[in-house]
Amino acid sequence: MSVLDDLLGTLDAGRVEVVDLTAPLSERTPVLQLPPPFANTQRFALQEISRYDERGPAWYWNDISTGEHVGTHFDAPAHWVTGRDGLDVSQVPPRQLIGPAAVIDKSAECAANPDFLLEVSDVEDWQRQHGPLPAGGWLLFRTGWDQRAQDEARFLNADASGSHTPGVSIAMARWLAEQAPITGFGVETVGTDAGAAHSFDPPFPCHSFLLGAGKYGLTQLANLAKLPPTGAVLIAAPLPIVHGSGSPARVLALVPR
Ligand code: 23J
Ligand code: MN
Repeated sequence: MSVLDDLLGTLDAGRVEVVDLTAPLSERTPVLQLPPPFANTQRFALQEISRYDERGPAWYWNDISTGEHVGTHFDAPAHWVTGRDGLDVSQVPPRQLIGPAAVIDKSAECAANPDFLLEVSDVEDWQRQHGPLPAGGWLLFRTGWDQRAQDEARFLNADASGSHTPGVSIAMARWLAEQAPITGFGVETVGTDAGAAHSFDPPFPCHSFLLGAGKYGLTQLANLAKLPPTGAVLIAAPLPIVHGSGSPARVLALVPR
């Protein structure tokens, strides 16, 4: 029996669960809203071509329009100026789209403080309990924010002073890029940076350091509560948009039971 037969048998026996980490994609999917003077992304939308009617009697199909960075999506290095000579989303090696996932849960802290910033010491504490972060894998930051994704106002959590959503500290962003053995960092929020990160120095430090180091981001993940701290395998499937800076992605996790 090949190792893949083993995997299929394990899936059939229900000993590995497939968890969908992807948010539904519709015109209601929340999108990032950058403050002026920055330009903003389009929402996702369907444009009906035909629906079993005179435009196409036996078929239903749509055109779609969307930003690259809408819903559950992948940030490629070329998304940021620090990674401008790095890979676009079509160039990411497929091997790097499958890897081990480590999950750090700060949902209680983020419920108490929506501006919570993950610190290096939090990951050091996590590593003392669970071992080193997985080489070639993903660090996933559980904040509980997926529970707000049905309501854009709650998800973006903005007031007169801007958006209040959790993220990582400047030191943590640098550490993820330069010290951590991971390939990518995934979050439940609308961006890998905190809502207030436009005013950090450098602005949007997670994007700046992580993508500048040739690493990847995953945004607006769902169902991280269903993952163990270690032991899950993540599969990310962004579209190979030629010259694309990112792409909506289907993201799955394989979880042993
Ligand atoms: C552009 C500018 C700032 C941010 C972002 C995009 C994202 O969050 C993104 O989706 O990459 S913070
Ligand atoms: Mn993005």
